[in-house]
Amino acid sequence: RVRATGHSYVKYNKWETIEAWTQQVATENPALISRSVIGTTFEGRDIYLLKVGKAGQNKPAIFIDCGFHAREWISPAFCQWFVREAVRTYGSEIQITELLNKLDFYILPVLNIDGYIYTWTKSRFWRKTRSTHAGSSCIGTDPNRNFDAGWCKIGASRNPCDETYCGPAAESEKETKALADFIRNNLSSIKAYLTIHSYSQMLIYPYSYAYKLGENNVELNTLAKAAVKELASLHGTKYTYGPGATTIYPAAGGSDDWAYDQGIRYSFTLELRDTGRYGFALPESQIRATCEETLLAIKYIASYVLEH
Ligand code: ING
Ligand code: ZN
Repeated sequence: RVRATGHSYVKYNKWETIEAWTQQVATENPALISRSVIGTTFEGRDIYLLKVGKAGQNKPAIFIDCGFHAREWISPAFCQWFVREAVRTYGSEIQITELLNKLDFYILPVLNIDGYIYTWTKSRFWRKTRSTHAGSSCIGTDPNRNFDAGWCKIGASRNPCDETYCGPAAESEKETKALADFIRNNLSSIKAYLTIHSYSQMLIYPYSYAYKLGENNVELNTLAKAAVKELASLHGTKYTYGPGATTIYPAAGGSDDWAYDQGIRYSFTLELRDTGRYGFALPESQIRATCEETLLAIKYIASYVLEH
């Protein structure tokens, strides 16, 4: 049997450990998990996707990705936690059992794998991908400025040396193209899109690329309010919520706005702990509490989506 050597749900795991874990968790839970590869990164690594749910016909799905931004280590930690809690509590916890019986969760554990590895080996606070650009010695594109949603119009840079470089074109990055292709190909089943970032303790919904609101913004606001209340019920962690442009900052090319404009009516960015004390360097001692509270919010949203 393949072992995910050194893997721990309460530590930050390096990529090779996460990669081995994706195989192990799928192999050990064949009735609930299957693993696929949706593309490869700039440096040629496989981008894995775990489908988590009880087998069934024409199930609706919820898509959750982690690890867009390389330095936001709590994000991949959450995706791993989510999968573990799903398999650990299926059949004993009513809400999870119901969710996995009726829905599939697509879990993308790390999107920006090249960047994630770079934060482990070279530069802890790297954000972007690791792609090169003709005519510049600067590296990387911001994957969350690279989607075709008001692409590069606001809160993004055309300069490859900047942290929010939008890339030479929308979906120029192999990683964002792979994600966008998967979602386009599965639009009939995907009912909600959730993308996990850090930090600032916020639950954000469209739009970020313009000062406008989505068609169901009242519903999204009500849902966000209830989800952050649920999150706070465990450890008292306070989240703010609202449309991206006015809640965090205006920024074009984000995946949540893009997914929403594809017709996915429940589209959220979660910004996990903390509010800046540790920032991206959130201590491992906070992984458990952060993941537990985040799971409550996600289960709440998933149950809501299932009913609507
Ligand atoms: N925050 C997000 C970012 O990409 C965001 C905020 C959300 C922007 C949705 C655009 C759309 O800047 C972090 N921490 O990455
Ligand atoms: Zn981020």
